[in-house]
Amino acid sequence: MPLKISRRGFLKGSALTAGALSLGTLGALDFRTWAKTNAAAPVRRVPTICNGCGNRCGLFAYVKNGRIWRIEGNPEANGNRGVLCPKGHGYLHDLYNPNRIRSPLKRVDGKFQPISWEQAYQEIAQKINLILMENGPESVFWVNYPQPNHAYALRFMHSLGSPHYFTHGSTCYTARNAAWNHTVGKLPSNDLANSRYILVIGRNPAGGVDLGQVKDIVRARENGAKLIVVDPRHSETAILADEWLPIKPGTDLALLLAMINVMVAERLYDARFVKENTVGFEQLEDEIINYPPQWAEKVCDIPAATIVRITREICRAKPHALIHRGYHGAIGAQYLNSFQTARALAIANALLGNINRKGGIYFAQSAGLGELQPTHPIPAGPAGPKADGTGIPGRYPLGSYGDGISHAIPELALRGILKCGFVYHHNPLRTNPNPKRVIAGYKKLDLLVVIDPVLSETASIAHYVLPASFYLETDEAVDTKHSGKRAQVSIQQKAIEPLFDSRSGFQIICDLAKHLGSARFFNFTLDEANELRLKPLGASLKELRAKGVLAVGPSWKEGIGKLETPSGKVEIASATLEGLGYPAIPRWQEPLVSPDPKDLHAFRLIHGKQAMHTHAMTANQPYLMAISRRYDLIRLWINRSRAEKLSLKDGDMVEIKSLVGEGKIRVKLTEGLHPSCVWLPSGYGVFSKHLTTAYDQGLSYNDFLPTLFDPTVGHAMSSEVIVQVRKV
Ligand SMILES: Nc1nc2c(c(=O)[nH]1)N[C@H]1C(S)=C(S)[C@@H](COP(=O)(O)OP(=O)(O)OC[C@H]3O[C@@H](n4cnc5c(=O)[nH]c(N)nc54)[C@H](O)[C@@H]3O)O[C@H]1N2
Ligand SMILES: Nc1nc2c(c(=O)[nH]1)N[C@H]1C(S)=C(S)[C@@H](COP(=O)(O)OP(=O)(O)OC[C@H]3O[C@@H](n4cnc5c(=O)[nH]c(N)nc54)[C@H](O)[C@@H]3O)O[C@H]1N2
Ligand code: SF4
Ligand SMILES: [Mo]
Repeated sequence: MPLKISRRGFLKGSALTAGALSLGTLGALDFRTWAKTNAAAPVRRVPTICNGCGNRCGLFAYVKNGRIWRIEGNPEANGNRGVLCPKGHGYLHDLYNPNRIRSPLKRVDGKFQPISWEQAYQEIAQKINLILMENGPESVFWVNYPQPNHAYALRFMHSLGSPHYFTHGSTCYTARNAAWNHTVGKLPSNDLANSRYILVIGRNPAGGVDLGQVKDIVRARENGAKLIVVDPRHSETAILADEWLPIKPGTDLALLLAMINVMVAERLYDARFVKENTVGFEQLEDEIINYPPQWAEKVCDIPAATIVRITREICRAKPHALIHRGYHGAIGAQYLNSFQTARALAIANALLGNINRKGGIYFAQSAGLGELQPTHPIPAGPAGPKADGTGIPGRYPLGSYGDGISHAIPELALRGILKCGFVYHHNPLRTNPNPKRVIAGYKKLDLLVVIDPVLSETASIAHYVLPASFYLETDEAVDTKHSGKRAQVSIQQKAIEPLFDSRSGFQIICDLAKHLGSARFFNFTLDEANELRLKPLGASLKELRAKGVLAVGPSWKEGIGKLETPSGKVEIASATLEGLGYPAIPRWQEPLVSPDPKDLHAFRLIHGKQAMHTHAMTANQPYLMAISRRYDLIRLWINRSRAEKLSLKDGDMVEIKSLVGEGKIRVKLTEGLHPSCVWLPSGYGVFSKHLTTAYDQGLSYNDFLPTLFDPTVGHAMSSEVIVQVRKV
């Protein structure tokens, strides 16, 4: 299926609004009639987990006569504490979405035919056996959204002898994680609620929703904390802030280096903490003189006086002050310098003396889940490294071996190294950069099996599609997502019976393994596996099922102790990085590309989440799409002064072009965006014709991105693209 990047007219698109909102399309009329006739029926409450995004908030599903009646947030769950976001409320209705797959499908002559589970498993197993024979186990891969089943997916790959288990990390967070790992030994959390001064750089918890964080920020603000947001765009979190600092995208490293420069020059840092708990401060002192605020101002567009002032302010509030540990926006997988930026961010926090301190950056308590072995044998690990080069000196030495570099899969397929893949809860054709190349790579596979509740773009080109049951129909593995000041375990469990012939992810993994001769590694039921997971925590499955989440283990305590770094301390200078040929101390590094300031049409293309959509996954939800249309949110943001130079008015249609893609979209003129960039909401651009609500609405930043791998961790550098914007 060729990717159609030019889109239908948007004025025409918005005329569809009334139709899309009509009750008939949403099935709401049916629900009302049903609600009336069932008003007196008894209500059953089932605690479970929301699957509207990776936050996996705790919720209660209320069921009447076998139908979902309503949901509400579980007040005990750390991550959301009683509330749910619009995506959560909207996505639940996809349970009844007519686009759901109703049985296993096989693609024959370009068309899908329903088949039985047994036929699907047998045919898949037979094909894999041939591929294993001809190409060896390394030619088989599994890629998924990281979720509680991943341990079983990994076990499945290892049972076949393949190292090729991947997550979506290289398009999301790998630069951030690597930097924190190499500075403090692991990824920490933010103690926002107790902070007196919160600096958020390239993170937007009110839009890239994290409900617990938003609650904590609001609480901190009520207690007098100051909130500063650094973002090229006036984000949803900037709305809550005391100050918004519109930075030039890709230059946060300059800001952070200058802040560190001021901390050192004015002796504002926590000297005792630095002496007792860090290594390499002297080297930092020597090098940081290169980065005075006057220099940074020219690079990042934040006035030197402002940099000095916020540095003094945050240092006055230390140690109950923090720079948000970050996620995707500036430091996850965006720029050539994202790894160095994340390192500088971690070091600046350490200079505040806030590591594992109240109101600072802290290490969340983690629930150490029990293992399946020795009762259930573990397959021997695979012999070789991953073909993507993660963890290999000279390739991507700081790449996360556990995550792999999933957007390299199409390249490895085109080179004939990967031949057969399972894609689970993941949609690379839409969420990886450069879809033409991704399509070519995934189409090259001899066998592609997609496990999804709907025919996503990726499922649309699969040889076999296995219908995953919807989260409200499914029991799954015990999860630890909600750990905070106390560790928590949570559980997803079925509220209603599956509407169609679908199966849980856990069951599909076990079934596939059994059909491939790995039954001995899957000789347990879900309940047995869950009991074993809970065993060392002293928690009972029965109680967890009744409550949905349980707090386990001791409470968090302040104090740093020995860190999981080579020196056991905060590594301001890192000997490991130096040994690998990277700077021991973060150094200024230009972004990979920059728009030519003399070219009126050239902009950096950046992107971000909107609060009512998850990735490209919820755009097919009619209620959520109705919100997008009602508030005219499917538009490209452009700075008003730049737009006027291109004779653009609010709502005009533009054409965007990059080296790899082009498309048309309407613009939103705003003062709330740095003039060097345009900003595209990241939830649209669905091109699977099977997703009838989402199809052909808006564009995706991936359409314009070349296939890139940053040279340290191998992430996608998804904001390193210059586009030409022209009025049509
Ligand atoms: N609504 C919603 N919430 C979600 C998700 C979702 O899909 N939808 N997904 C979840 C997931 S998987 C993730 S990874 C998180 C992501 O959460 P975030 O990291 O907060 O998400 P983004 O919206 O990608 O980026 C945040 C901000 O970074 C800004 N930004 C872009 N470039 C730069 C830059 O160079 N410098 C600075 N300072 N800022 C920049 C963007 O304008 C944006 O406002 O959200 C989670 N929550
Ligand atoms: N266009 C675009 N690309 C992006 C982003 C974006 O916002 N927009 N964000 C980037 C980031 S931060 C991330 S983390 C990645 C995320 O990207 P992906 O890992 O691809 O995740 P999603 O797009 O959320 O969802 C993938 C698929 O999971 C399916 N699914 C939902 N529930 C279930 C279930 O219970 N079981 C199974 N088997 N399948 C299920 C959905 O139908 C969907 O097809 O994308 C990155 N790339
Ligand atoms: S943030 Fe929203 S969509 Fe994500 S898990 Fe929580 S309620 Fe569901
Ligand atoms: Mo993400």
